[in-house]
Amino acid sequence: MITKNVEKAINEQIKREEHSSRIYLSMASWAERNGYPGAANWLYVQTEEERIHMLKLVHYLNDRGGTAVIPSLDAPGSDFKSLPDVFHEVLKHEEYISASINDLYAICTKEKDYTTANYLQWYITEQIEEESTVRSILDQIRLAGDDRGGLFMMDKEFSTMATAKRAALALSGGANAVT
Ligand code: OFO
Repeated sequence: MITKNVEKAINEQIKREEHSSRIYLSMASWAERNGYPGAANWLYVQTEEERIHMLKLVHYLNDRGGTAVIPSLDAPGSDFKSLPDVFHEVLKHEEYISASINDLYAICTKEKDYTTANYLQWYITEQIEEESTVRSILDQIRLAGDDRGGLFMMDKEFSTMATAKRAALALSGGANAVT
């Protein structure tokens, strides 16, 4: 049985993961409207991934005898200055999520809930990968430069990355992996 403090902290993380999904959906829609179909594609896949992160926690909490609360959410921002601006925001957001997972892990160890702490290892590893991917995207955007031509080439690269990301998601079972 899960403690009330761990249940509350997981529910807060459920909300953050769902909010992440909505933030990336808004960014994907912006990229689609502003001539970056490849980046839009990558962000749409990221939206699905975050939703899976949320669903995994919903199932985990319910399975452990807690109650997953489906939260209401504030609308995400929808106006971005540029493609580099979008990805700076993505990195800032992922760093925030990493910190929140570390805080959740600390609550679990304080409550001696080593089962949940162990479950959270998957999220900790995932965050290392996500931060590193976004940092390398930002490096590539920097190399592409500010001009439209460079960003257009970079956008083609996004399509390739999105295809690989979607294939990895399907291989891991996607939404089916969490039921
Ligand atoms: Fe990328 O945030 Fe979920 O875990």
